[in-house]
Amino acid sequence: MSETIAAISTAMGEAGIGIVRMSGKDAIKIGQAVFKGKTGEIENRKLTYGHIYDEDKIIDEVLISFMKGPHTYTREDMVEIYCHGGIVPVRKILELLLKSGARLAEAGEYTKRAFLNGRLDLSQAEAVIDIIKSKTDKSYQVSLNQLEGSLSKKIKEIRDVLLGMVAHIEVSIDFPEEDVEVQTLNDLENNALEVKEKISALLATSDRGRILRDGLNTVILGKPNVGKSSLLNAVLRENRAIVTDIPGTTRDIIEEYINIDGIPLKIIDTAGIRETSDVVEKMGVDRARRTVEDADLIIAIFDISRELSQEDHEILDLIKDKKTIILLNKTDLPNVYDEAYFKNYVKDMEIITSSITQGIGIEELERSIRNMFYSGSLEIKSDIVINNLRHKNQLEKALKNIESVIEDLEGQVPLDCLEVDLKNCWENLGEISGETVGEDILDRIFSEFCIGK
Ligand SMILES: Nc1nc2c(ncn2[C@@H]2O[C@H](COP(=O)(O)OP(=O)(O)OP(=O)(O)O)[C@@H](O)[C@H]2O)c(=O)[nH]1
Ligand SMILES: [Mg+2]
Repeated sequence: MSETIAAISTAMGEAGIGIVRMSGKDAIKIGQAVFKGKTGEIENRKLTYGHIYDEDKIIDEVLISFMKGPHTYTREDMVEIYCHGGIVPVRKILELLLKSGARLAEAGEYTKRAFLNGRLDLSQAEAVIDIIKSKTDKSYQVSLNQLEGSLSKKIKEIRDVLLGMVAHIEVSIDFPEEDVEVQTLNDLENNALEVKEKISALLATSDRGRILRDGLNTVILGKPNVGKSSLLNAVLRENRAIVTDIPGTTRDIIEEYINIDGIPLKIIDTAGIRETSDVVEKMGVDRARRTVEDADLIIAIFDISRELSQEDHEILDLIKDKKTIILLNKTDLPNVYDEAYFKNYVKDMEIITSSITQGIGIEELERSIRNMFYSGSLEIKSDIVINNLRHKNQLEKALKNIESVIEDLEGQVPLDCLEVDLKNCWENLGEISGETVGEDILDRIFSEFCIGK
């Protein structure tokens, strides 16, 4: 933390503006050494026009801002240089800063410093990366709420109750002669139930949170040539995947994100399921089979113009216990069976007939996805949604702790025995906000960031 760090904060590529920034105790000194303004005067937190120089050589024409800590992102002194976008200017300026005494920032190091300097708690820091990575308006909204501290506040409320309980227990251990036992037990039990309820309520949002964050994992499955890639292209409304009449065209997994009426979908086109001796295709088919495990929804396509084959039966087997929508495709060709016949093979699955090439059935499919998952339940009702696996794990641990407290209270276990579980509960929740978190966890979290954030 004593070193001054520098990094390019905008994406690498051609752009109007690129931003290079520095943070640390020498940031302003280094900035002043490489910058020459028109007037020579530099004001705190004001944009100043001028040039970046490497000794006598102009590197770029820029705007620069010098910001004295602690009212900065990292709470340290910071300098931001707004130069021409494009790979070369930003890189040249970064190199100059490194030559002048800064070192290259690690991934997420600015945000890590903001956390370590107490400007953000850990869940807020994690929200920063989620905002950057969010793919839909809704996941963005959830992360923004988290950055504003909605989750931190909730966690703090629960931890305060736990702390009160520990204090309560310690008082009654210190003054055992006082006749408060019954009241104490009642209070503790009420508190424990309240904590349990609050943790459970947070956990209940986590599935929705994952879907908001990553999209509903939707796998298109079927034997070769049934029209899987055609469907992907149709819902994306672009020619993303190669479509040919040659079976085995798609050999790898293709992932895309779409939004159906606000439902974020990660839609996955797969290689057609079949036995094959082609090494590459075989790997693709294995991947296709594996995608089924993590799917939230499967769209299984069958070709209504061809008799069901052994491959179709394997697919029916794969989707047996999965949430699936069946598409009987190619209705424009002579049909060899109908919907009623197909019903014999699937129980309780929605069946849609389609002709993807003629655009028939796509809207019905989208409507049925919406009905399956929307029906009010996907709407964000609370502003807090657990969309982070780490938070979910911590909440689950905390829930176990409080459940065992409740059990002990009911079993009349001596009060001091509750303290361990209460403290664990408190610490497990504290790991969410980062109050009780180890260096290894921090490293893991911030390594997911991009450099420059
Ligand atoms: N007649 C007709 N042909 C279709 C329909 N849907 C797709 N096809 C055609 O079927 C052929 C295969 O389509 P793809 O989308 O490549 O099929 P796939 O399931 O992705 O095939 P693989 O990648 O080999 O597993 C192409 O020639 C498509 O034009 C349809 O509704 N009717
Ligand atoms: Mg394909």
